[in-house]
Amino acid sequence: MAGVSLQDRKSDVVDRMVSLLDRAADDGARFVAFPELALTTFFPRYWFEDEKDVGRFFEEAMPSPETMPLFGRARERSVAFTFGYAERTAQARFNSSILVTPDGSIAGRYHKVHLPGHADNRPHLPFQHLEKRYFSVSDTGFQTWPLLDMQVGLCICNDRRWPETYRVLALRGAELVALGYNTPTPDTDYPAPDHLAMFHHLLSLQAGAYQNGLWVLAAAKAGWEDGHHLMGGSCIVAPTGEIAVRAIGEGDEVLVYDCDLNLGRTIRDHIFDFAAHRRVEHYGPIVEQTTAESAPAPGDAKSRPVS
Ligand code: ING
Repeated sequence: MAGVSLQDRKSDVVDRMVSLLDRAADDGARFVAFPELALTTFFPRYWFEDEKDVGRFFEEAMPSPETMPLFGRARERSVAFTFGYAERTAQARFNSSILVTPDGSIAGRYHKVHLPGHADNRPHLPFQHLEKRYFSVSDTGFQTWPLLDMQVGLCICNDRRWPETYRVLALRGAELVALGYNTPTPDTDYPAPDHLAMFHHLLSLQAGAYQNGLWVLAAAKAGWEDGHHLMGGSCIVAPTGEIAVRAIGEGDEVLVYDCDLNLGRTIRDHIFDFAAHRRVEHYGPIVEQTTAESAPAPGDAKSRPVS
């Protein structure tokens, strides 16, 4: 999807999503993945002092009045779908996504685990990344649900960069993972050469797909939002790690691919046969440590000279 500006109405965005879903269904799609925070601009780029200024970006009910047309059209076309939105529950605010069955019921709900950026105000930056201010960390973690004839897992944006995401979903039986993302460029935290943004995005998806025998659907909200750029690169990655189809532009665009779920089973029956090859007795640090053991302190015989 192309960008959404601060003044865009959610109902207008939903109209765009309905038209994209129609085009996908016309091309034979049975499951449609939309981006993270699909209904609004990527508002974590802004510091809002008061809750009343940021509340408008959140949904309490889902389907909400504005999203009913999407649920209705999907039911008419008998198409399942997923999209991301900012969710306010009685307990907290989450960066969420849902999984909707072809008859319009909500089969699954995911709350984003990896929240990048910062919670403090950094007005000196050209744009901020305040997901840690506006959202709580997931209370449910990574889950999978039966949908159509497959087991589907959800994750969101920054989750795609962490190998734990795909492995936990694969251990929970996922055959296909759908994710949306809003990735600002340039990344103010890490001034890397431009070409690395797309390289790291694709590398993360392709590695996660191959190492777990998963189909991975990644849907960007891309292009410009009030002068701020979000990268494109939507794609469908096969369990072999190959990119089956990818977006060309940064506008509203439909990618469709006939995903053969047996391809994932082949990868998981051979190269990544978890039962035959995984050795969990040696993986302890992955869940016991948040950070790496400290490197030798400067001055230790082992510490390397600063070049
Ligand atoms: N966005 C970004 C992402 O993980 C980011 C944050 C940007 C991380 C650039 C690293 C580099 O794609 C969200 N919304 O998580």
